[in-house]
Amino acid sequence: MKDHTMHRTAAKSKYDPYFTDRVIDATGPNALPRLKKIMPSLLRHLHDFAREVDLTVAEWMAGVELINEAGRMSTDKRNETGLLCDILGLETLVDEISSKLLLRSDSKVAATPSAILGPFYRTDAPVLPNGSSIVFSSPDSDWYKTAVPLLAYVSGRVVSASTGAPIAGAEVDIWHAGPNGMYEQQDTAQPDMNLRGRFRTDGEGRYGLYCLRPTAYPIPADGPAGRVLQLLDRHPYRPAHIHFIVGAPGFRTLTTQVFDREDPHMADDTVFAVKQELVVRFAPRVGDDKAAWELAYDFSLTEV
Ligand code: MBD
Ligand code: FE
Repeated sequence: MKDHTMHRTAAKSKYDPYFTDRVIDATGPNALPRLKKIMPSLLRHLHDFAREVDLTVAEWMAGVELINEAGRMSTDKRNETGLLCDILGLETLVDEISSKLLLRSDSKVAATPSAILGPFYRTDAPVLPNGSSIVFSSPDSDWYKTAVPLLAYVSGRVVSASTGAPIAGAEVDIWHAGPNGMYEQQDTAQPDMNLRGRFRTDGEGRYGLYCLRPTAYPIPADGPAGRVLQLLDRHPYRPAHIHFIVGAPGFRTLTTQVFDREDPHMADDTVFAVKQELVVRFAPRVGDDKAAWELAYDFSLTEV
């Protein structure tokens, strides 16, 4: 075995000190460049973890089964593997890394911080005119009756971070969970695409729509992510939040969330996504029989 490789692995390990290097060195000369660059680190951390905790075959198999189960549960409507990453902080961490890589110091208006996409985004939400509602449930359903006290008007502007100028024609894609803490695709009581919609800013960069003031939400406990939380003695709650993806030609697409400042779980989000700049206040709305609450929120986008 090559002598110079010895120092690359844990030399004092009771396990084969050359093993990890052998696995790393199996990579061929035509490997995908990015993989060639990052796999040595991944393999070293993965192997070191197994050695450090003396991982048993039974434990490794339980982990494989957990990931298999998450994969089997995942569809275009539910991303259980993503959810597993979320409770381990991985999605928030890569979101931080990606947004740091894109940071620009020449902004006039601070760019709106990003937050994680989460596992319940659906593409192709209905495109609606400003001023319309994403509450699609029938007004005489029980579901709607629970929702009425939460009806909210959400509006604001989309602006360029570098100039502060409004962006006309930006797309604001919004989605959130219902008052029972469930996204539409988790809940047979909600119609397809309920609480989802896409809006386009007008000539002054404005968007506006009716939705609900969001409700604190326990992530689903019926899969591997819920089981891991339970085994770790952790609670499953996310603070009340609304998701947004805001994009416009010439600007970086912003994936983010806003959080209701009155939510008691603000300080202990189970997926670690809260940022101070994204904490908002819902104010009582007066003179509008279509909404009890209102929120004004502007998005500031970074140029490409
Ligand atoms: C959610 O609703 C969510 O937004 C995230 C990020 C993770 C789990 C559930
Ligand atoms: Fe969410």
